[in-house]
Amino acid sequence: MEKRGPANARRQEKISPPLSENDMPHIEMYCTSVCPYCRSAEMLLARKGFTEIEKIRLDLEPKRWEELETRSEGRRTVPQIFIDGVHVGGFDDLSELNAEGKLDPMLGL
Ligand SMILES: N[C@@H](CCC(=O)N[C@@H](CS)C(=O)NCC(=O)O)C(=O)O
Repeated sequence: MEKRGPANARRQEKISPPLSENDMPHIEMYCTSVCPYCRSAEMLLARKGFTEIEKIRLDLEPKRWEELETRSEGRRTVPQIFIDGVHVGGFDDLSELNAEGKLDPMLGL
């Protein structure tokens, strides 16, 4: 028979439900079609389990360079990555955050 009461409740708390779509961070990446650094950033994020990335293709929507410059304080290279609206920077910045152990918390890992 299943035990009821606080001890059982505590055990149940330890079981984490799978992340729902709403718990997933919103990752945006300003990129262009031919961009090795964009590809590297995508691969790093994929290794962490994140393949749902909103890609803003600046080669297809050049008007959005202005938006990017405003959001990134003037950056002019791609990729530029945002996690839940927070500007992370380019691939180098993403890798550095990862090496410092600061990327996982931003991704909710
Ligand atoms: N350090 C940057 C380098 C990014 C970079 O050089 N990206 C290229 C495309 S793959 C670019 O934007 N080149 C245009 C330029 O340098 O003006 C990063 O890691 O993101």
